[in-house]
Amino acid sequence: MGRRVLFLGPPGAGKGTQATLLARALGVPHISTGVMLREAVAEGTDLGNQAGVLMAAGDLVPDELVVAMVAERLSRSDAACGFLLDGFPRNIEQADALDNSVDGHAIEVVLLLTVVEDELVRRLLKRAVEDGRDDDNEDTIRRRLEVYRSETEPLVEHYPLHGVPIRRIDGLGTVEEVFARVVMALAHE
Ligand code: B4P
Repeated sequence: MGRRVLFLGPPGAGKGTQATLLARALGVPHISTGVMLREAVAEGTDLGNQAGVLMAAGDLVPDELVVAMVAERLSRSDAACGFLLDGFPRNIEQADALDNSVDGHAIEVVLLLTVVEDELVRRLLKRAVEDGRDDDNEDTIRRRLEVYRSETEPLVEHYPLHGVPIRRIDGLGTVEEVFARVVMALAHE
């Protein structure tokens, strides 16, 4: 079973939710660039100050900042036997940077969560009420979906072309139903 796993999918597809469950089940660290960047913003670090404005607008944070952050995280000992990446790579440049980084960090399998757009917007607006995240308002959500289509979706073709299998998982249904599909998809790896 693959232990270097990448979760791909549009904002609101449930990547963070499923990645948390799967990382626990596999016993590997869950590495979410969204979570790491929000922590940097909350702590007021230089990185956080640069990232915060872009995130609030729904735009991507510059590649060099995110790549350096992930490279440092992957170099820690707990990532030596596997990891679950959530939200990174988010474009082809980041994927190339990961491929060219320290040995042993090549992705073994990509899990693509698919959810129709109306449901994505519904989930994120619900989270806006529950969690008050800065980037969960309707304008920013539309912008994040646009950025996903133009920057991130090309990775769906990129990985199979580079010999990395991609498994499509229907992200509609309860968290438990979706997780059962995730486990099934990985069982074949
Ligand atoms: P992320 O934190 O990655 O945010 P996201 O794409 O919106 O996904 P998230 O994981 O939060 O949501 P999920 O689908 O799990 O990124 C935020 C910002 O950080 C980006 O816009 C960008 O600015 C920056 N950034 C991050 N990584 C970057 C990178 N590599 N390069 C450059 N910039 C980067 O869940 C959404 C909601 O759905 C949740 O409320 C959840 O509870 C709910 N949900 C989950 N499963 C459900 C289900 N089955 N049914 C109903 N609801 C469900």
